[in-house]
Amino acid sequence: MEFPILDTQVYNHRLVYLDNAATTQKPQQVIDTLCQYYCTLNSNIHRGAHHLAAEATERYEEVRRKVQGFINARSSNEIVFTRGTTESINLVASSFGRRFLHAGDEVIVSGMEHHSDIVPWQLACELAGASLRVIPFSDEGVLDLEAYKALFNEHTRIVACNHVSNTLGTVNPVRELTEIAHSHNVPILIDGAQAVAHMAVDVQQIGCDFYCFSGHKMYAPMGVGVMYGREEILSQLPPYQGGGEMIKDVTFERTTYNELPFRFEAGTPSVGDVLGLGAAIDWMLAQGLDSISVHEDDLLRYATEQLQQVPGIRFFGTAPHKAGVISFLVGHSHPYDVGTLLDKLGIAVRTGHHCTQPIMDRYGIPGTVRASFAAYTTRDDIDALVAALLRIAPMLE
Ligand code: C6P
Repeated sequence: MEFPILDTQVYNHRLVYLDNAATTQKPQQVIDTLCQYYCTLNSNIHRGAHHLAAEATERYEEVRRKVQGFINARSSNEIVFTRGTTESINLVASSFGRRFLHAGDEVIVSGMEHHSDIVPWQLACELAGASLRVIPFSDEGVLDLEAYKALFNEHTRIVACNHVSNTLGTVNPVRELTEIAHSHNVPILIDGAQAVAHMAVDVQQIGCDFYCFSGHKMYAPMGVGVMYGREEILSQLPPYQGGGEMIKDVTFERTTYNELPFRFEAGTPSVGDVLGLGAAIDWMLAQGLDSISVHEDDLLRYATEQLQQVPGIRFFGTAPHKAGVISFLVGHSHPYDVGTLLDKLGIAVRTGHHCTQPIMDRYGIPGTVRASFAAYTTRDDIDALVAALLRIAPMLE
């Protein structure tokens, strides 16, 4: 089995794993890469003169070049390894904030951001005396671009917006959002956590200044992520964390910093996980990013159609351009009750606010049930979800 965990039985049912927006499962080749790393290669990188250290360093830097190609960055200096999207955004908000945010400045975020793309900006704003402005969205879950344009003024310093909403599934027009920001000479950060596993991403085509994502949502191990930053802007930012590797020279009087991208990688990184990320990229490229997109679009259409059979179902996020996420409620039942009953039938979905409380406030609901897809999701999985919902529906009234 390419994904060993998918053989798991849950309460004597076949596991139907529909929580891929939270984290994807890992193919055997990613698991093998981790195992091989710890069996044959484990050592610290960029430091030791010995064979293992040199080999691990070479393999680590090879993945940096692989990521560069994967998102079509201009240079591998623009690829910084982090622990995940959250750390990537915190890095940018903190470093950009210290360099460019001042009292009275404004940061634009969308109303459908994950808390990881709201709170780091609030922290940066708090330090600087700046404030957040929010792009509203329609009932369908589409950003209001006219309202977005109207938010810009001479105080706007940066925009932050997701590529795909983890709760509504909306694919946002990131290229257009970038063009509008740049027409005001304002840089933009794109949170790509929910995009990279589902479509080909080209940061040069989007034109964005920063693009952040997590390995674990794209078949790679947990504990590794990427912050892409356009070299021109990245080179102007102060370091995020201090420590080993990010320095050139240290005295008690003064420290000078290393070059890009090492300036932003303080301390020992998670080398094995980075190699696992490389294996995950190989796996995705072997499937073909376009075939993954086409497959998941088909699942999304099929699921949206089939779920209509469930009495009292209400969808949240019905934008014309969506990626593999369906959020819903059944009648007046609490999402947690639906999730718990589904779990007893072997079906893993996520319930709650999905770390997007402002979206829940926008709709006046406590949370949703969310089914989310990956390359290995099948129509059988969707059928199992629909059958289970039909079975539990009478218990929910
Ligand atoms: N969303 C979900 O179930 P981390 O935790 O750093 O890997 O990713 C944070 C994050 C940032 N932006 C978006 C759009 C996200 O969806 C997430 C993670 C998971 O929806 C866990 S809350």
